[in-house]
Amino acid sequence: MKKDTKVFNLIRKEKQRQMGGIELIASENFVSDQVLKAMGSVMTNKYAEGYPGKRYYGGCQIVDQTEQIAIDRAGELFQAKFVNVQPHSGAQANMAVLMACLQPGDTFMGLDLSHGGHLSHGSPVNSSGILYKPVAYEVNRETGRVDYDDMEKKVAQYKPKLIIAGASAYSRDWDYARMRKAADSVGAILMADISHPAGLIARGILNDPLEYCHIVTTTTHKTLRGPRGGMIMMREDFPNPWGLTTPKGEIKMMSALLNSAVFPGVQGGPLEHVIASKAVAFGEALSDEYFEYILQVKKNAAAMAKAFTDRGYNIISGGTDNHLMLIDLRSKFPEITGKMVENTLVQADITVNKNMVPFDSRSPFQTSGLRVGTPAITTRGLKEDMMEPIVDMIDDVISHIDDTKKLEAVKEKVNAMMAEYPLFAW
Ligand code: DSN
Repeated sequence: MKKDTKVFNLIRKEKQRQMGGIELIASENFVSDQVLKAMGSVMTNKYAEGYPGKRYYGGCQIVDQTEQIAIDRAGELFQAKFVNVQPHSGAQANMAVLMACLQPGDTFMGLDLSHGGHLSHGSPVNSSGILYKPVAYEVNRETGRVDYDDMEKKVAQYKPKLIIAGASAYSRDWDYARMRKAADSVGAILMADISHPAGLIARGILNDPLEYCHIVTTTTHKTLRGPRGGMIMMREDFPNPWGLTTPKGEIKMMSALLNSAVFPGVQGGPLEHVIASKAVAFGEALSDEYFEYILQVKKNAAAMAKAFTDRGYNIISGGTDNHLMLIDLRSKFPEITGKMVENTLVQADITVNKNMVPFDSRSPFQTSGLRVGTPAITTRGLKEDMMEPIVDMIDDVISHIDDTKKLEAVKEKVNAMMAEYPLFAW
């Protein structure tokens, strides 16, 4: 077969882009060689609808083993007795949980998207908002932290069947115990989507959602530093609270409902190459090196938040407990939008994403905020002492947003700095 130079040239260019720049998108990371290799392996050739030991295809004896290793390692990492590693993404993991727990038209609650929530937690353009009735809780305008009083009032008022804890742009830890109390008061299922802080949770740096939440979903590619994908977990299985029974009249356990919701509910054949890669990544996440890494992610985020604050930027909630922060640009540059900053920084090889801030006066296409995170640069090997120079460069670009000479100079500095940090540094 003739080599597809068109596509492979682009892959080479993307690698150069990743190597030369400062990656601050909070949901991105750089995988190890072995995680990458497992993903690009012959496992992609195999169809394996079903679950280990119960497949609809022959020849699954090897992928059964890799999938079981992924399940066992995830179980060890999060002390979960039930794990489903098949969701193709976090959004699909969430979709499957909603399908297992709700009927179309049922009410559930999630954090408002513009307050840090996620599309799949009830946005009107996502299946979660189209098929079900979402009610959003918010963050407090003064503190920037989840307004648990507001959440409790809404739980009592709307009596949701399911409540989602978790966010994609929220820098604080969660009070899962308080949320469980609220859920219990109306007999709701409590689910946590830990896609962002999963790695910090796995290694005990943040509160443990599995202690209080019935069901936990996550992506595997953010702080966990695995391949792109999703996962569903429970610390303990339990009978479904709605009394659904099997044809034999036995009560259905939640694990069975969740497995059926993933396959055949929302997915067909699992991506066994990605599952093998997840197994490798979970093995890495159990290591001492990963513990050092994830501690450093948090230290770097704290140092970065301080550097932004010292330069007059307003961090929503005043700081960070995890790997990311949300910056309200209006405190320093009322006229500059998140979109302008994202587009300008990318020309200096610094990648961030524009983000709504709570109670934003601008649209999601413009935004007043920026979300930045430290998982990727920490994998490159950067430590706290490099956070100030990075923030200085960002501040320099924003302060001279129309100055192309300044941009060029910063880009040179960025490329020189990152040449010192190999892509697979860890
Ligand atoms: N998970 C989102 C992010 O945080 O970037 C995208 O869906």
